[in-house]
Amino acid sequence: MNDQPGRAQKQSGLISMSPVKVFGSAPFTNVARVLLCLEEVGAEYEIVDVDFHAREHKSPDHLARNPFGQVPAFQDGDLMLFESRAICRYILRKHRSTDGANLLREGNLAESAVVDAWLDVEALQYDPAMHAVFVQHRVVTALGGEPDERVIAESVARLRETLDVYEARLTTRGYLAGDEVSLADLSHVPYTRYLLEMPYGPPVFGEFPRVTAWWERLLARPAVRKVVSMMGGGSG
Ligand code: GS8
Repeated sequence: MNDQPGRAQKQSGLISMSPVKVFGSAPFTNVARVLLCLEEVGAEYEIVDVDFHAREHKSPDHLARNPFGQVPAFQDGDLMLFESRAICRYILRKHRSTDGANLLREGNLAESAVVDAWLDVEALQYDPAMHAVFVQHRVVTALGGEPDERVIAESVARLRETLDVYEARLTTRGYLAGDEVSLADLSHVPYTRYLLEMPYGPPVFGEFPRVTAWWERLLARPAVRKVVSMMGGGSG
């Protein structure tokens, strides 16, 4: 996390939509998800750091952007939004990915419902299991505590059950919501990037060859590679 409050960094893309603002920094997984969508569509954006050490995320100014005092918050003109997946859908409804991928399957009622379903799986099954592992492995140790190995083992077991479903799903299609990449796949990128750096990640992924190949296909996308590198050391 950058410790310079309010310092804006300008990133250039292809589309000029009077640069939108993303409050929060790239190492936060939920911020990285939004940056990934902005990179996919080639939007121009500014990252405005929120200084957690100074509790800037709980300040009145930030609470006006995100009433839960969290990052990300997102501003496009008069529109202020929070919740990373809602922000992603907004960005992808406004612009198509630069390679033409229809990441929400807009225009197809059934296919877009399938994207929504797998996006919910990511948010409600993958993310909580990953979050618990991340907190124990990175946050508890950073605060000088001992990680709770029982919590880690339970979460890794839940993760394995989820990946088992993904492995079966990927038998007949290249991506979770069909043959083409969608937001449901991209939404997995931030935590998967951290998982694979933790000792638990590579052995678990190694059990699932189709999931591993899916991750490699995602990493082939320039936007994914860019955000994976912007995430740096990691804040969860
Ligand atoms: C979660 C935001 C969140 O947890 C979303 O945007 O998708 N469902 C929301 N943000 C974290 C940092 S990212 O890991 C955060 O701001 N935590 C500080 C806090 O809760 O006080």
